[in-house]
Amino acid sequence: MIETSIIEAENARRQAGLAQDYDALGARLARNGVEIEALTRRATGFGVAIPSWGTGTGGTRFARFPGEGEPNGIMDKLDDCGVIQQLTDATPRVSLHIPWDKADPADLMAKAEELGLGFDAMNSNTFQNHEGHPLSYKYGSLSHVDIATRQQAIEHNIECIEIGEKIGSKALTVWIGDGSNFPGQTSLSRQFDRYLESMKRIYARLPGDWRIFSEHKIYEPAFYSTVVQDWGTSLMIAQELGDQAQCLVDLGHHAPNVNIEMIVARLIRAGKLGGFHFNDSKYGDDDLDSGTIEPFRLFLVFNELVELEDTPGLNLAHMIDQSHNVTDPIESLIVSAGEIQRAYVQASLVDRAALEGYRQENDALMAAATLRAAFRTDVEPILAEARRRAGAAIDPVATYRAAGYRAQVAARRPKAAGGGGGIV
Ligand code: LRH
Ligand code: MN
Ligand code: MN
Repeated sequence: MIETSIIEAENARRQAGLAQDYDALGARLARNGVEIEALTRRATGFGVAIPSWGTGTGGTRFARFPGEGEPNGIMDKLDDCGVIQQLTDATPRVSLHIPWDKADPADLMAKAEELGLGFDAMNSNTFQNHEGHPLSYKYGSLSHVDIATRQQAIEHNIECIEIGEKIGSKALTVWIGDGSNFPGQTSLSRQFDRYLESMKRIYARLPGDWRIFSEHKIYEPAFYSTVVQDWGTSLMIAQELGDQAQCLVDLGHHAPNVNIEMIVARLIRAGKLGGFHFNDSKYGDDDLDSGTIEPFRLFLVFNELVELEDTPGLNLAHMIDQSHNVTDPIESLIVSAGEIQRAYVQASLVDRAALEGYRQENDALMAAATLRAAFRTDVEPILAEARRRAGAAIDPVATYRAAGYRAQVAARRPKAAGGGGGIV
């Protein structure tokens, strides 16, 4: 963790300026009947989970260029997550990926407790082979033609639940790479039947207070067809499995130009929106940092979430899922958590009564202007003040750099190997 005195010293340098900005924004918002303290409370209550795998430098299938002081194993990753939470107060939980993060659950719990972290959804992995598992997922996992391979994948998912139960997780996210690369390679319908049958077996093992999330993705690694390719299939899965099954929306998993905020609204309407993997994208599943390419779209997603936040039973698991190739992953995750929180706060200051009035009048121009007014409001003072009050950093990236955390861990963590492709 970073020494508290460093955070305090960094905050002391910025506190007077922040107070001025916060008061000025408060006065501006008050003129429109918005109470700044209510927004600051919302910012304080907001949390998004860090993906354990996001703390290491990502990579593509061409190469991976690891940075200094890369985490080696889950304990290092948790240390990095602890720092992100310490500086942002916006990332209280970590989402684990098995087998990448396999460790003694008691050790995971002890480490998380030491760092003040909790665990969010578990992620299973049957998109690559596991050491010690005899059967290959080359031709699929939960939808494989071979029953023994399906069984191995089912057991892996059950193991993820068992680990999760011991560390306080309450959800399992299932994303599979199953599909096909050639027309005719597989039966599109029977492959889906096999998948559903496998998921039903996993669902049967789900503890009563858990949820299972199906995560759809249009393509990759299968390039002709994918078993769980879009939200329609994901909704079918969640509806067929039962009440504890919901859909997870990864922002990078759609065809270009798809209206994701509309998918969000539909899934909430069906009682089937479970959570998110936040990231941004330009071309496909790029896993770019949240809010860097299409911040307005992120805002529009949150606009739906805020508009529908009183929907009975709505309980969203907010998680980040990004791959950091050219930045220090800790810095990317700090900034991303802030961008996601920013979209939430901006969406919270939409004048909903005015918006509804414009809708009733069919005044499209003013309805759009109402959204833009919120999106254009610089809410940084609210985010910074929420952090300051929590003992986190007014400027988390500057404070992180001033603390020299990366250099310190680089001195004690063995250098990671470069070269080779891979997503983590
Ligand atoms: C698949 C995905 C899924 C995996 C993660 C590593 O593209 O989004 O969530 O678990 O990446
Ligand atoms: Mn994802
Ligand atoms: Mn993805």
